Amino acid sequence: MADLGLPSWKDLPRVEGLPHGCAWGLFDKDGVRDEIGTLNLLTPETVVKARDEIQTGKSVVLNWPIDHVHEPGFGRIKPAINITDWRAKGSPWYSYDDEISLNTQSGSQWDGLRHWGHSGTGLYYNRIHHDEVLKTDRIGIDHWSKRGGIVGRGVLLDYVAYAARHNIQYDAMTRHRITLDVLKDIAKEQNVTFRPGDILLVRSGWIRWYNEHSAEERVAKVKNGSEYVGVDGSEEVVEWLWNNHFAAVGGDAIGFEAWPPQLPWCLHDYILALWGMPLGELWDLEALAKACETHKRWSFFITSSPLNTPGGIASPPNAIAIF
Ligand code: UVW
Repeated sequence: MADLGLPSWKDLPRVEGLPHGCAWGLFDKDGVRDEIGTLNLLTPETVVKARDEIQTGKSVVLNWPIDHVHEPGFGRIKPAINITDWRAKGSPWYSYDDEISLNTQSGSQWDGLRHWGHSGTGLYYNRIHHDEVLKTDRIGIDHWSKRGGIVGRGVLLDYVAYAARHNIQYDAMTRHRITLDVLKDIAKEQNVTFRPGDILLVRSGWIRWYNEHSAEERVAKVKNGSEYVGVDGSEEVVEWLWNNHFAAVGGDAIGFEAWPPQLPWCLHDYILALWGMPLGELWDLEALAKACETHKRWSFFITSSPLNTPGGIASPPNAIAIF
């Protein structure tokens, strides 16, 4: 048994009908089926320990502007912000409202546990079938609010800076894979040692690409594209992610993992469906990377309060890193 009483990858118990590496049942308590997966690793002790990361009081917001991605891919609707002028509508008060229409997958997001089921079986975290998801609020993103949000220690692995240091040329709009050896090498060069319950963020260069390209190029590669940079979907990465006992993982890439995934090592399957681990995508890590460089420290205190949507699928992270 590793830290926090969790089995290591090789000792994970067999779960009927699922591949090796399924964590269902590990967080169930007193006969009650768990709904929040690896967020259980954010214990009060983990949070108290994480406060040591707050040393300068400098904070960085990790949400991208809500209208980004401007022209989403995968058939998702464009974010829309409409402002109502109540004065113009005859109100005696000087007042505006805004109405935001958003596919929570179109920009900075946590994928919640109702977003993705295991590809082979259609089962979501803790054995809820795809066809059952809409008949229940179970494993909804609102459970993250009920447990007090997401608070702990964040760690950034900056692949963009690593690639520049090592003269690695790549195109973020291809299925460029960030392999386990590289992830480990970045951690070593940044002097990062992981702790159970850490929230891992990987900067892949996806958002930097977006910032540096024209509207036409974004439409060609994002709205109409299909291949993207990300963490390598491989057995060794899956094993490493589990054995580090992260509470959540995420990054600036559109799918976190190199896209499209290739079965059987689809990271979405393991992270969301088999482990119940929040998966962050399209987080704006540009200012965070600069702050880490300035502080010469790639760990920080992090808070995130996703939308408290009953039965919700995903949400902007509303995350803040504090140094
Ligand atoms: C992609 O859109 C690439 O992934 P997800 O469905 O997790 O947002």
